[in-house]
Amino acid sequence: MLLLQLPANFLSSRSRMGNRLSERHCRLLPLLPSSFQSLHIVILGLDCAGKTTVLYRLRFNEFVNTVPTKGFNTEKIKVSLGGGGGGKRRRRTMASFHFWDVGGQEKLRPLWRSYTRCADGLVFVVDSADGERAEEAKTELHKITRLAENQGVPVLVVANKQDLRSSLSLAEVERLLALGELGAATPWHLQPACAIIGEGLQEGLEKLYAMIAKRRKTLRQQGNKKKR
Ligand code: G3D
Ligand code: MG
Repeated sequence: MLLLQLPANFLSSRSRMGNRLSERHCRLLPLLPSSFQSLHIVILGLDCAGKTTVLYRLRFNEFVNTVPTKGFNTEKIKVSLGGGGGGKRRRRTMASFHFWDVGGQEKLRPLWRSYTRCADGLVFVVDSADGERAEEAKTELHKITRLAENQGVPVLVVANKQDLRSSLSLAEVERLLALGELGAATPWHLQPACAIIGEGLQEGLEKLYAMIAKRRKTLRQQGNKKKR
């Protein structure tokens, strides 16, 4: 039964009024000002990549021991963004992220699609120390980003477990996942990270947010042109 489970408030909040409206709803959501809603972010990747560790590190700012995810975990998290680096002081923005961490076992992967519908962004977590399953991770990443409804949805690829001595370099991860072949329609950023101590996660979210904001701006401009 668990296999058929959808996020508890997914249907109620996003498509309460039926499929036809929800599809339109999905198209219109990116046009809303970001202050209006939480960003819908889906965390995907093979089992054991560290998805749930990422989620709880972001939520509690500490390491939480995980158990294999049979369905999904979800958390709404407010994140303070911007202001870092550079000489000039930048204004910080509070952004609300609604994360869906979905089980990555093979039998659960066909369900990913129901979570990514209406996604503002994807976080694809990879175990950088697991070169043997890089091909499998690549296949799943390319499969989910190729779906028509995910065209243009920005992807943050988290090269996790960088603390392990056996972890692959970023260049290796980029090559093995064939990120260059994701296609012009999919903006992506590859972020080295260690979810256990949280290293790299804030930077990754900053990049993801910037890609989402850029996409929204483009969609708004295209919408305005059509109206003229
Ligand atoms: P998943 O949700 O993608 O299936 P989990 O993965 O978050 O459950 O993590 C799977 C295992 O990887 C866990 O170890 C977790 O502690 C470990 N892990 C997650 N992130 C990191 C990391 O950055 N570095 C290292 N070294 N390990 C990490 P266990 O032992 O519980 O299986
Ligand atoms: Mg998990």
